[in-house]
Amino acid sequence: MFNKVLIANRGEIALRVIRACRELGLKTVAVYSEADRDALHVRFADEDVCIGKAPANESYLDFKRIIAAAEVTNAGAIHPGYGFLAENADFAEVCESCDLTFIGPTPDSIRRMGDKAVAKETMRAAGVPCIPGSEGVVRTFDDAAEVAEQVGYPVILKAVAGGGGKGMRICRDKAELERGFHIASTEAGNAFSNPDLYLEKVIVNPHHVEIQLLCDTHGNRYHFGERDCSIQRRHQKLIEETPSPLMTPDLRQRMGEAAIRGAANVNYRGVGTIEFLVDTDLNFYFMEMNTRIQVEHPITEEAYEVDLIKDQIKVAMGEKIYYEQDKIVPRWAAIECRINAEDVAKDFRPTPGTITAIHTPGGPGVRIDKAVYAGYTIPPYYDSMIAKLIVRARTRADAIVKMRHCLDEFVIEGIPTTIGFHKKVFDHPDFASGNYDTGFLERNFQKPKGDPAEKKSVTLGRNGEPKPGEGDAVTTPTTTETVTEMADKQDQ
Ligand code: MV4
Repeated sequence: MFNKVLIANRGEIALRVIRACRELGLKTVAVYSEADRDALHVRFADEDVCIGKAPANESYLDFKRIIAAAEVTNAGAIHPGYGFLAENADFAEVCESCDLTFIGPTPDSIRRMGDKAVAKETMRAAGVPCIPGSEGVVRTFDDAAEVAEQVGYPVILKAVAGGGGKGMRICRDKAELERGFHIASTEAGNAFSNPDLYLEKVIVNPHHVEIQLLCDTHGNRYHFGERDCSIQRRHQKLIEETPSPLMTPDLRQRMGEAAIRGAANVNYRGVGTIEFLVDTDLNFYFMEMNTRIQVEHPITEEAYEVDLIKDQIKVAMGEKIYYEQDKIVPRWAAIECRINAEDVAKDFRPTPGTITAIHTPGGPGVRIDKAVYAGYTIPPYYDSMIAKLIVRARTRADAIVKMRHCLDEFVIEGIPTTIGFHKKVFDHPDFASGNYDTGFLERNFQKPKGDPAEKKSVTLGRNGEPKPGEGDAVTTPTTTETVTEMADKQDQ
């Protein structure tokens, strides 16, 4: 068993994990890059080790340096947070072989869920509803065309090594599929060193609804309801809420039970999330599984009055986790705004720099997870999320009112942030009414697209990233199109 945890991460999640360790009586080790000497996680931890240069490849992503830091400090476990190495099966395996507890699922679970076609077939075998499409990989255009004929156009090609919206391509008819197949597989090969694709029918105007899971190593498995993450911009979540405005107790139970079936089938352990698309008729379909703690976990913690990180660590310590599923019910409506250091007017370009002053909102039901402070200089090497503002109230309407006032009270000087953008979203009647889907931001907040060159791309998201990831290095997505909009145009 371990009594010291190395946190292989930075920023707010590193602080969040350090706090959980404290409460569990565990010692903590921070690792940091040369760009993070003044970071709070370094000051908060019991011990700290500089593991290399600013670029993540030379620090937070370098197995050898992190393992060495664990060995010199005699840490017994590694918490990966989100992003970076959190879903790297090889890293989890190396930890195990070095007698370090990886605080997460088994390497086998991570690997299976990392291949999106394998993940989908695994879920289908477990009886989890999946989007109609190919069984596993489509090897040739002819295979793809046959499946497309069966499920009906429009269809979407996805890279098995992609995820999070990277390397997707919509095809509205057979001609588009022929061209799309070759382009998508070439792009996937270049971006992920794996050209394999799978094919699905397009779900139009879906909600992104994900189920939070917690499984111990004694066969206990629980779900903590849903998070609606439909407010996204270029596959970056901006606002998350629970309960989802579309949810009913019956649908929550069916989705929760499906998610648990999927987790049980792979003997999953720890915290995890199953992402579903929910269509306009409230049918739900498996999309991906995230084998990590997620950025947006606090809304579940606030609504359900639980501590997911402490539970995650307890699972890694081999403890039994006792809940009664029937009593895991949302007691609050909770909403999170991700506050990013970005210039909304300049296409959300990251704006690293020095925070000269900061005032955070407060009062009952207000939680802020952050690792920045007045005088802190945001380094340009990592992601641009600098704070999460989470509120809870007894009703969704009250939570929206509270969030709106918190956004007014939140002052960050020295750098542009997305706070002002959040205010506009909260002022939108369709957000207030809960009448939104994954196309909401593009429909209401995207400048009309004028550049015809821009219109040529039908790839969702950016190719070429090492790993889909929250907390990863800065990403620059390439298009602003929703699947809905993409399906409306096919003239490249
Ligand atoms: C889809 C889809 C519609 N139909 N698959 C985007 C991220 C990646 N995880 C999968 N994504 C989608 N897959 C089918 N068959 C629509 C999306 C999608 C989306 C999903 C969740 C949240 C925001 C989104 C924005 C655009 C497209």
